[in-house]
Amino acid sequence: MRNEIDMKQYGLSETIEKTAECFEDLIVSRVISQEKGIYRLVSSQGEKWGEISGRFHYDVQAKSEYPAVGDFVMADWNKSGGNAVIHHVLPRKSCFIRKAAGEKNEEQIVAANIDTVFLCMSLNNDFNLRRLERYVSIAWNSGAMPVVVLTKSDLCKDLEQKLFEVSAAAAGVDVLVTNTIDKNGYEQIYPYLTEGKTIALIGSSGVGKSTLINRLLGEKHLDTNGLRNDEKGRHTTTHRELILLPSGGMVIDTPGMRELGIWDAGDGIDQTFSDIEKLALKCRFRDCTHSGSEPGCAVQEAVEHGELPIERLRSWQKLMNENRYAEDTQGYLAEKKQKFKNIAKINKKNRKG
Ligand SMILES: Nc1nc2c(ncn2[C@@H]2O[C@H](COP(=O)(O)OP(=O)(O)OP(=O)(O)O)[C@@H](O)[C@H]2O)c(=O)[nH]1
Ligand SMILES: [Mg+2]
Ligand SMILES: [Zn+2]
Repeated sequence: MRNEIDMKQYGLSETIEKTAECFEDLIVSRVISQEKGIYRLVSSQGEKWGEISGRFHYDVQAKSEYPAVGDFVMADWNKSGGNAVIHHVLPRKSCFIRKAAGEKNEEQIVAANIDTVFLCMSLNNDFNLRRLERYVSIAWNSGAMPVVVLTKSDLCKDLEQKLFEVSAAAAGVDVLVTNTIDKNGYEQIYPYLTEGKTIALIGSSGVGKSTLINRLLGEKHLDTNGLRNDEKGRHTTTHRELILLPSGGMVIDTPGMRELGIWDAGDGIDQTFSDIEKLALKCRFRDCTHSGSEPGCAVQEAVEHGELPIERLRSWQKLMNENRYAEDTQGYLAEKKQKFKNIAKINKKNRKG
């Protein structure tokens, strides 16, 4: 028999194994990268490309049902050669999801089944607390644990001040300060890398995600862009990829994001802005909008006393509105889909009759 791959190092847990046993003749595999319509899979049998079965395509209701990098899938490993065929995606324990970039109202899974999500932000020109609040909100809602990874500390002159601001914007989240210039500039990351655990690195383009992964690998595996400390230029990483680390654990590299639109972040927003939620309980009116027009607003009072930055309050309101809008449009789309389905059913019946 050929060398079998130990899928435990790829995060295969007993729960997944048990679920997988329900599917006879199919092999549990993990999606390690993805290109248009085709998926790179790893299983106990090795690595192979895989495609979606026709039935799967037919049954899909939402974009997020398709496999994403990090997913465990059940595949026919096709012993006679050729690509594997993916029949099922196993339930996800976590999933970082955003509204796909551009006009379309569609969701996009950035990474699935991740244990920790590294929210990467550089300490020079990419530094933006309002954007960080957005990332943290979506991360808390994903089921994975968020960690803020501040990069390029060598280019930062006011670290103390920035750390203070970050801890206020992302209370309760671990914050790591890193750079890839010094030998021990990223050693704080190692405790998060343990066998079977998956970490996804996300953030704007050019903050140094791939450079960091190359350092952890001890080799240049991923392309990085040497001309990009001015933050201009193109995205260097163009596809998501799950990589096994020599130290144990896995990392998922992702392309830099220009925008991180909310698809579903409700509870995550509450968790990120728990300070405002707490203040709101003290407002005179239960349905207070904290906009400054109601008397006895504890949130506005905190702003006036310098205890709550007005920018943070605006950021919270913006994210809440965006989330509400996302919920409404999703409800509308689901309703529309159902209507079409019903019409299709009636048409079918009429044709038969
Ligand atoms: N000064 C400094 N530059 C760094 C550091 N880490 C990375 N860089 C530089 O930042 C640039 C971008 O790095 P990448 O690793 O390609 O960034 P990325 O986040 O993977 O970018 P995308 O793939 O486009 O999302 C490169 O020129 C790196 O050499 C650091 O700690 N300090
Ligand atoms: Mg990259
Ligand atoms: Zn209020």
